[in-house]
Amino acid sequence: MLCREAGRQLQKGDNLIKEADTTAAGVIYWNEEIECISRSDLRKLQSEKLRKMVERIYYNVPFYRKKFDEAGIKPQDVKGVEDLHRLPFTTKQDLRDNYPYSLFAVPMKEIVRVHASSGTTGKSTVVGYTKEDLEIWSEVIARTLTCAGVTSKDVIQVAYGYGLFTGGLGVHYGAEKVGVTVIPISGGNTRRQIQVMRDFGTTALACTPSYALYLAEEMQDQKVRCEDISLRVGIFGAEPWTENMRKEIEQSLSITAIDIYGLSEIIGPGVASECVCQSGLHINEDHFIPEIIDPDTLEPLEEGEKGELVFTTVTKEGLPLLRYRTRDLTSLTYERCECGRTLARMRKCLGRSDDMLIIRGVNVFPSQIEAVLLETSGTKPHYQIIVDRKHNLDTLSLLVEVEEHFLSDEIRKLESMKEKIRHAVESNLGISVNVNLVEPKTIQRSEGKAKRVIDNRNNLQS
Ligand code: DLL
Repeated sequence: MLCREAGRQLQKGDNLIKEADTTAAGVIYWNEEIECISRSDLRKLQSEKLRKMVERIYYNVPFYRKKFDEAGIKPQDVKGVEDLHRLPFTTKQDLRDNYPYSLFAVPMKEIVRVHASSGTTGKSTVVGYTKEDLEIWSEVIARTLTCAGVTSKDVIQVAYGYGLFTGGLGVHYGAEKVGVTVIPISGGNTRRQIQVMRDFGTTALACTPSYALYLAEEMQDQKVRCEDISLRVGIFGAEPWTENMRKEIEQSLSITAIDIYGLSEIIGPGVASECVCQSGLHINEDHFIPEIIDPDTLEPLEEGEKGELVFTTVTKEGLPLLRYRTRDLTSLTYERCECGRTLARMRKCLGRSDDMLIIRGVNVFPSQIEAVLLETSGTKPHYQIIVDRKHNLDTLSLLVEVEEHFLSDEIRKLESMKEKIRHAVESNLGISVNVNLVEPKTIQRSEGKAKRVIDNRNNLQS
């Protein structure tokens, strides 16, 4: 098998263009000029954009100007992509330190939208978009959807959350740009999702892969068969998922499952996406230049070597970022894909170089939970975070040791402490948690680093 087109398998030797012409309303690439550009022309384009962006960032963002000055670099020193390695890195901590708007490169009157992802108590990562940034976002999502074989004939159910999370609105506007019929249902309310899918003739589903599995399971429970719905393709991302999970989703929903990758800091979804060949995610390199570095030495790695993914945005106006460390681990290939696209491809991301967990699509750092516990009197500094997957949905449980005297207190007091922790975690992280209070010394002590997180999902996947 070489490649799949809309759930159907193409054989070696098939003429992809002809196939796509007949099956996908004539749309093969959203932007063929860029998606199939020669590598040398792309490099020229990137270099030109990088030079302009460095100039802009140096004069408009004091944080970067200081970094450049400290490193003794002037904007004119950056001649092109070959000089990327000389530029300073940016981290999530830098965004937090400059919370909420200090890294923006334009006056606030030019910012027309903000999004945010969760962060340590009260401090989320805030990102801002100008009108032009929103245009770029729609463009890269249009490429993403077209890459997945979605056309204006499709009906897309957008079950990513709408709101501060970038998933819902990001996919929404790109889908409208393509002319797809959009059902902006947002996340949750599974019963309704299934009813809408059936009644509205949904052909494409956009949500996290774990939610897709959950929907499949609910459909089975409700005796809704794949033949009862028109779904043929899924646009899944926002969390790591394995090839095994892909197989399970494809079989249970009878669809082609496409992996899409992105992060709020860079733009949201639309940074990279698979085509129907499902062999790596095409990076929208004319907007986001990727590098792979060794997360320890910070030295750039070669094509094919696994390391941490770093992006430099070269067109973003609101929040341009230089060498942003994603913490996602992957490798790159610059080989042309069978679909004809020449943009670099990244391997599926399955790991991170930090301790961030992604629970039901929400980014959670153990330190956020620790911060909540520190503020709760009566708890000991011993806790364990247990992440599991039940009925294809992530669950978060917290084991917390409480001071001895609390246990001899009335049950009412313990219940109120539990409720306090639960409420604090939920309001700070936006995710539900099951809290269990336990006696002192119940949680196993470690001789080295405390094992704070038990992620049982790792045992479920390969
Ligand atoms: O998750 C943006 C997004 C929305 C992507 C919808 C795809 C679909 P954040 O909330 O900022 O943004 O989380 C970004 O999620 O650094 C990865 O660790 C992880 N992630 C996103 N997509 C994938 C994927 C959105 N396809 C963080 N595979 C990233 C693995 C992913 N991890």
